[in-house]
Order: sequence, then C-alpha cells, then structure tokens
Amino acid sequence: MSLKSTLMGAVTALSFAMPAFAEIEIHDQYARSSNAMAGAAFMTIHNHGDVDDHLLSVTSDASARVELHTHIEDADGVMRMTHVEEGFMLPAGGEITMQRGAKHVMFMGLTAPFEQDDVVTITFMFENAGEVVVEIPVDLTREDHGAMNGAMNGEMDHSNMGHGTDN
Ligand SMILES: [Cu+2]
Repeated sequence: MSLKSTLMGAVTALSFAMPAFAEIEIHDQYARSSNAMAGAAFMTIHNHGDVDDHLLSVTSDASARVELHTHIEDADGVMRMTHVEEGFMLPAGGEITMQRGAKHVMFMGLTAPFEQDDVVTITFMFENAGEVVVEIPVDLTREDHGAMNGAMNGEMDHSNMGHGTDN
C-alpha cells in the first residue's frame, strides 16, 4: 500500500468520525402575558445543521408549569390551545415558527407577573442538540406582526440578550 492511499484512508475515516449535529439558532423571541397567572413566549427556531432534530420539551423557573402548545380548530371551528406532548419536529434546514394563534411556549402559574423588559429564561430540550437555554425579553406592547418577524429581526439571536436580569 502506498503512502498516498494510506493518507487518503485516514482522511476518509476522520470525516466519517465527525458527528453530524443540529445547529440551533433562535431569533426574535419575546414573551407576554395578559394576566398575573399565565404567559406565553414566541420566537423562530432555526436548524442550520445537517440532521433533523426534534424539540422535545421545555422547562423554566418562571412558572409552575411550562409546556409546548399549539392552537387547533375544534369541531365547532373554535381555535383552542393544546399541549403538544410529542413536541415539534425541526428538520435539517427548517424552522419552527412560534407566534400568536399558533405554536408557543405556555407558562402556567407564573412565579411572578411578567413585567415589561423582564427577561424570562427557558431551557429547551432537543433530541439531538440537547439543552438550549433561551433568554426571552418580556414585551407587553408588541403587536402581532407575523410574517414580518424574520425580516425585521434576522440579526437578533439569543447571544445578544444577556442584559439585565435584575428585576
Ligand atoms: Cu398555550
């Protein structure tokens, strides 16, 4: 066996040894609540990695219970919130859009009422990416502007959100 083919073999083995991974990026997150008992958080979650992932669950100290919710239309045509026990799939190159009237993170039994500019910390558990901590600013004034989210806030990610937690 020549030296060249030995080296080629080593390179090939290395590339196979590199783990595929899901690269999670979270944009445009905000939280709100309309009463002292419950709140919700919204955001866009991207998977820039090369393997599918699966958002399994969420935890937080901000409330007694925190769940992944969506809205589904019942037999009477009324949209109702539902706890999605199986979580949300996040394909490679895909995204999960959490927005009002659709998927969201639900807080029930708030530890303290959400005040404007508070920061709520949650931890997502992904099947492949593992734990992802997200700091979410409370914005009680924000309008629901749906499709504009990504375009207007594409440069924001959670690494920029580490400001004051002294609330
Ligand atoms: Cu909900």
